[in-house]
Amino acid sequence: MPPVPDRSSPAETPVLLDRAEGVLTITLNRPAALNSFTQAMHGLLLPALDAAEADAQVKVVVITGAGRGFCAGQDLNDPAMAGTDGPPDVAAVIERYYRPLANRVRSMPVPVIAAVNGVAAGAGVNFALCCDIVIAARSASFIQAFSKIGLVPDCAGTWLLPRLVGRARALALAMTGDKLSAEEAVQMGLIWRCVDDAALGDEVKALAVRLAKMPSQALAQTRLALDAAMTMDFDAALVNEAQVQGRLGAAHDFVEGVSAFRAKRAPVFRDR
Ligand code: T3D
Repeated sequence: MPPVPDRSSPAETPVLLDRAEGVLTITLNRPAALNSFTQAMHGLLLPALDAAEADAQVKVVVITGAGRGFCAGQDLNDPAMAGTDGPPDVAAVIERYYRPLANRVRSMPVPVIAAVNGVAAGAGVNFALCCDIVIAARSASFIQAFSKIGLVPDCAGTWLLPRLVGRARALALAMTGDKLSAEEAVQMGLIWRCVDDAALGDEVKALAVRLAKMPSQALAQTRLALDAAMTMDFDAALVNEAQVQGRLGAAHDFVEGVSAFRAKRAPVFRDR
């Protein structure tokens, strides 16, 4: 299969990594094609997340895009999409790339922040929505573009959308493929907040550094417990809370958090 034209300068790699103060920033870097996913990008993105999982120094992951877009979903010029002698094997692409990517983000041992700097479309939106906290620039937009090319929302869109905004809005967003502004996305509960474009970097950095100092394991378990409770009845959720608290209560970070509170000092968390 021939390589996908990169659309970024030859010197550029489709995924950039930067680590500072316990925060790994992953930048999707094909700005000329709005950072749409290629096989080359997938080939760097998942391993970067795997490496972050294994690296105890990484306390928070931030995902953002280079240039004016966040991510326009699958690169529609990618040979994997175009097929060769017949229709493309879309299911194989989903199984190979998007299912592992969505599962990877949702199972990270640390918080994952999406810093949506511009338009997010197709799998690009749902990749962002897989993250724990989504902050967007005010000029960013969200487009469930799938229906326009004869597909359904993927990268966990069918699971996420109704849970985030309810069935009526999820269906309308997915069926129309209409563009949603960042402010509308906040009002709808699709994302956490939007900020002025010029403030996005500073806001995300401040949040990421703050979360990096918090108890990573408890934050990751919070995600798991909330998601698990979505399919539990009331008492089952209470039982699960007791079990999770039981594990966390026996761990270092709880002891440290309580000790630091009593001693009126800053805690130093380490569990992951
Ligand atoms: O097998 C499988 O792969 C299945 C997996 C599916 C998962 C999916 O994500 S399906 C959905 C794929 N994404 C889309 O359908 C979105 C397509 N893009 C757009 O609708 C528009 O580009 C946007 C609404 C996102 C932004 O519009 P606008 O006017 O701001 O920018 P533009 O001029 O359309 O795009 C700028 C450039 O990026 C342009 O290239 P050019 O003309 O300057 O050379 C455009 O072709 C390119 N680009 C944007 N999106 C994609 C893309 N190139 C390849 N693939 C893209 N998805």
